[in-house]
Amino acid sequence: MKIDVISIFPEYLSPLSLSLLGKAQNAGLIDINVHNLRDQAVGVHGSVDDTPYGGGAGMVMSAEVWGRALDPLIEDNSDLIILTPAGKQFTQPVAQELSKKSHLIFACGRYEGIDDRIRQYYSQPDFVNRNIRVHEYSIGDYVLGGGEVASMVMIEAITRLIPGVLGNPDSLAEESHNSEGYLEYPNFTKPAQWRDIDVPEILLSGNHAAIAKWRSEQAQIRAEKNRK
Ligand code: 6GU
Repeated sequence: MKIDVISIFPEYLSPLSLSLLGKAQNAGLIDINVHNLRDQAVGVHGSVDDTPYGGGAGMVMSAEVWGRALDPLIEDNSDLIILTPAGKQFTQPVAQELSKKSHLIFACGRYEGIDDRIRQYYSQPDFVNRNIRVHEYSIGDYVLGGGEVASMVMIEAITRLIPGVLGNPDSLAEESHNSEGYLEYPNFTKPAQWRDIDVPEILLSGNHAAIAKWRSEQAQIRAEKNRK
């Protein structure tokens, strides 16, 4: 999978080369490129934003600048993802869908967002015919300073679903077998007693059917407590 990220703070995205993602890049499973939006800035002051038509607080990122950044990256079969708190909620099923794509382009907005004509322009029939799709995603109901962290959240959730990226594919299988999708049962490791708290005895029993039943009940209890 090819991933492009465009931001005015490319250094903010440096964690993408660490850990699992770094390994996946070295192994050739994913190819991540971060681009500085400011390289496309126009005018003597190199600004990337301007005041909003219609008035109001804050600044809006320029369609001209974003268009110059996106044109060279957009190709057939690419998905343009605009990060905005006003977007659709990013969820595990969305991560599953996007993990099957060949080229994702993340547009990290700052300030009051990106001129809406960027979304409009790349949604036109010419682009749809080339299988280019535009999405707006939010990672949750809170407001961040910009889309950078949100893009990293999405990239981590998406790429770990690509075959070969995760060290232990059994973890993925277990996630999807779980009826709650990804809300897991509580886990324990040695020692069997820690500060007077015992590991549930059933986990020491060796009775795999009973353990599976217990875990499924516990996952349910946890989901009801935390998600209702
Ligand atoms: Cl994608 N962007 C910003 N600025 N804030 C957010 C978000 C995105 N998702 C949740 N909050």
